[in-house]
Amino acid sequence: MKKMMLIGTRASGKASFAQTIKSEELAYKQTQNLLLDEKLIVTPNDYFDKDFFINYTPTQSDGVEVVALLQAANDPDTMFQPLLATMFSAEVIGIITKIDLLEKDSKRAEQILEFAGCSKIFHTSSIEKQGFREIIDYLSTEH
Ligand SMILES: Nc1nc2c(ncn2[C@@H]2O[C@H](COP(=O)(O)OP(=O)(O)OP(=O)(O)O)[C@@H](O)[C@H]2O)c(=O)[nH]1
Ligand SMILES: [Mg+2]
Repeated sequence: MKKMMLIGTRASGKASFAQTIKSEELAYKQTQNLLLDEKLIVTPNDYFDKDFFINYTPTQSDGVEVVALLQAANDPDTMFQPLLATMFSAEVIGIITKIDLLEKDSKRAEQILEFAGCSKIFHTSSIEKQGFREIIDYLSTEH
């Protein structure tokens, strides 16, 4: 299981995502070990002053292999600037949260995460427990 760090603005769904992916992992893998307990870092919002992305190099200090940018499907704003992914030596993926809140497609969030340079984009809902199996599979696969 790859070690993943979650980054997302206030109320983007970080805590809900972390809680849900751990319980989905438990159900899916049918194991007693919550591997993601040790492998998931939820970044506190306090880190996000203007220098965060310049000063913090998580992949070197913490062994983070995947940086996940969380963007809520219904949030028209973003904290992620274009090409942000180039600042990390880890793989950078995009996770759209709260897809249950959208009746139409989540084009805006997809565009934000594409511009940020995410190599892959996942669609999730913690309320409806959608999209987690794909992420667990992704984190479990060496590539
Ligand atoms: N509809 C819907 N609401 C969600 C989903 N995930 C989280 N929420 C709601 O969004 C709000 C924020 O969720 P959190 O998981 O606390 O988000 P967070 O990023 O940890 O928030 P902060 O720590 O305050 O930055 C809560 O009211 C959640 O119930 C989701 O998949 N669907
Ligand atoms: Mg939180």
